[in-house]
Amino acid sequence: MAAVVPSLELVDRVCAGEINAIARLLTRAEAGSAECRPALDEIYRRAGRAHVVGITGVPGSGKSTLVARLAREIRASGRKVAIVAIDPSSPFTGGSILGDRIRMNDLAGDPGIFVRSMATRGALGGLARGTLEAVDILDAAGFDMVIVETVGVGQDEVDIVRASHTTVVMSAPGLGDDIQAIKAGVLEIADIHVVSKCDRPDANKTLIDLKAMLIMGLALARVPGWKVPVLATSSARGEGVAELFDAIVRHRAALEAEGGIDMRRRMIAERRLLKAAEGIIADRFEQHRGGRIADLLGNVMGRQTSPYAAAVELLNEIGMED
Ligand SMILES: Nc1nc2c(ncn2[C@@H]2O[C@H](COP(=O)(O)OP(=O)(O)O)[C@@H](O)[C@H]2O)c(=O)[nH]1
Ligand SMILES: [Mg+2]
Repeated sequence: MAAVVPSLELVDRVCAGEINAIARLLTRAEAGSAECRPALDEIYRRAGRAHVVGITGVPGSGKSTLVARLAREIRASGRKVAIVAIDPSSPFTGGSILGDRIRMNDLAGDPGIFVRSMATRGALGGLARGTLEAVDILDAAGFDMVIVETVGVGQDEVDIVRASHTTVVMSAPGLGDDIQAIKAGVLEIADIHVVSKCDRPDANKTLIDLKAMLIMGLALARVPGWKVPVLATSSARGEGVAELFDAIVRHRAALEAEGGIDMRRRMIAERRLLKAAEGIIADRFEQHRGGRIADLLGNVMGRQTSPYAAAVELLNEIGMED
């Protein structure tokens, strides 16, 4: 068997856009291996050029199908595009979408498109490990746009979507009476709203309901100079896809024009810092489960120490390790 290439040695090859190296580093990032940490640190320093688009909506709302369409539109503009899909209900790999009419496989063979499905922890999704690092890898690899598809069902998914420059929230007809984004609490994080499956007769009601919600003030202007659009798309008919791409480009331009891009970058940096810290704490918590944590647990159970005080103690002890 060939010797395993150290992750650090993959970095230059990733940055040169070598597909094989990209795939390998993605796998290691997803596995959360400590060995690839320095490589990911270096990747992060070299990334930062890509425009990251998060697209969220409940399972079955038509995200994957639309993303496949959108990817082609992006390619047609001459940009390179990568897709990270974290939707357990309809993985890109292997499956066919919309019967056989749109297959992600159609996109295969074009080095300007890269698709990656990420495994999730729970049945409902759950944060795929290494998602944000995956975005860094694809960014550093020279993809102009990175699209992250995720089911908007939990805080983890919302966090992923919030780590993007442009957030697209998808609502679909035929999945119950309500606008699903409201339940998921993601209505207000949208930069662009999409109502999918507009070839269906009941799509109009979804459009009207969503617009009514937005008029009620649920959509706060997050970006100066940007009015959150509500777009109707049909992947089945190929309608609204060009408009969606155009809206993403215009949103980027609005971010640049009003200085919003720095605010967005700051917000993303803040979230990632917090998420990374949470991850480190969670990992160390596991490491010390049998030792220090067992002692502290005893004290908390016996009510000698409050959970808060015990946590402060714990952080003081394990927080400085490396
Ligand atoms: N009628 C119609 N069905 C669609 C459209 N887009 C997707 N679908 C169907 O909706 C289902 C879920 O699509 P998918 O893209 O996997 O949704 P995801 O779970 O949000 O990624 C599939 O059966 C698709 O064929 C559309 O534009 N019109
Ligand atoms: Mg999907």
